[in-house]
Amino acid sequence: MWMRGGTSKGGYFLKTDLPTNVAARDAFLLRAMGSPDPRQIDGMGGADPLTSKVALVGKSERPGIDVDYLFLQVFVDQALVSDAQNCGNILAGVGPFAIERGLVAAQGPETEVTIYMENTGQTAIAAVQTPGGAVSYRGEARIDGVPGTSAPVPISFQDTAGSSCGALLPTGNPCDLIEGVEVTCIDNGMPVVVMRAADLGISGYEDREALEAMPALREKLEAIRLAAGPMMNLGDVREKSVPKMTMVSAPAHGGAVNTRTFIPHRCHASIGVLGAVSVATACMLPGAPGASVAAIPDGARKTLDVEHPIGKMSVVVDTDGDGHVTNAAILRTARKLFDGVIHVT
Ligand code: NQM
Repeated sequence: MWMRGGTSKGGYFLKTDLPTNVAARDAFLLRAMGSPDPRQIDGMGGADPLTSKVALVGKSERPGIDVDYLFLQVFVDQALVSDAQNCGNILAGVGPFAIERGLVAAQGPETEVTIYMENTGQTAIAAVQTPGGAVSYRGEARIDGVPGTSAPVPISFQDTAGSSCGALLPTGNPCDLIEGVEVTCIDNGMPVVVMRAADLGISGYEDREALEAMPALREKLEAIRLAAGPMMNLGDVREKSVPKMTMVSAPAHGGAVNTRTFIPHRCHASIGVLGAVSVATACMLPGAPGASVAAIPDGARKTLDVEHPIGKMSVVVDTDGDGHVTNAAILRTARKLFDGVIHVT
């Protein structure tokens, strides 16, 4: 099934329909997407990392879990398929897909689907609209980066700290100096390096195209990223799509912080879901570069509007007495686009 999940798009497969051998599975997915090719002309991919994504979904045997979800990033112009990152946008389609495929039975007008995210070993709970026992994609929920409105798919996360790096702050510090730039190396669901935009010589309010047309900026970001990889327990990240690189500046539209994110070589059209959770968390750390530009609301439960090139992502966080994030929630939507047979001959 081809679906939009949040601001991403990709193929959703039943695990049982794909080869269990990883090399055979990846060869199939590269062929299905048309990679490697910057235009992905001979496949289903949309020539952008945000539309070259795959979800593998299966019934879970874990107690209290409905389905297992493995996210795979199919690189556009390289013959690489990576499970080294999670994706909270594609996650938004997993609940609807699981119900459509009969892995989970609809229960009343709204069905909660508990999803084990295999990439990081963590759990998310998605609420899917199921009036009359069938998934409904229609509704009034609006997310920036998607035209029109759709049925809401609220998703909540717990215990996302250290999802891939083993600790919220894998270097042990809220602020490190890499290549002469103050950074926060953080993982609250997605490994991200957070830096002040001004320290990279940009305002932080440029659009995606303008930033992608700055070779010196891209080189600097990659140098920082390659140095950050081992510091974040991610090893050599030359062929990995993590850590993400987020440059922050003061909010321009009443939000908590403004962002521009490289994922890692293309600039994100907006920002990833778990990426936004990690960035919001970084901006709440005393002494972190993000904290010096962010406007953080008061209260134990806070809504942090993370501004990005085409709007904002609202992250609702619960914090404990020490200000640590204990729970995060975001609103996404999803849409079934196509259900059929893919030919890879
Ligand atoms: O951070 C893109 C996206 C993502 C990841 C990326 C995501 C997340 O927007 O949870 O959703 O950072 O490569 O789909």
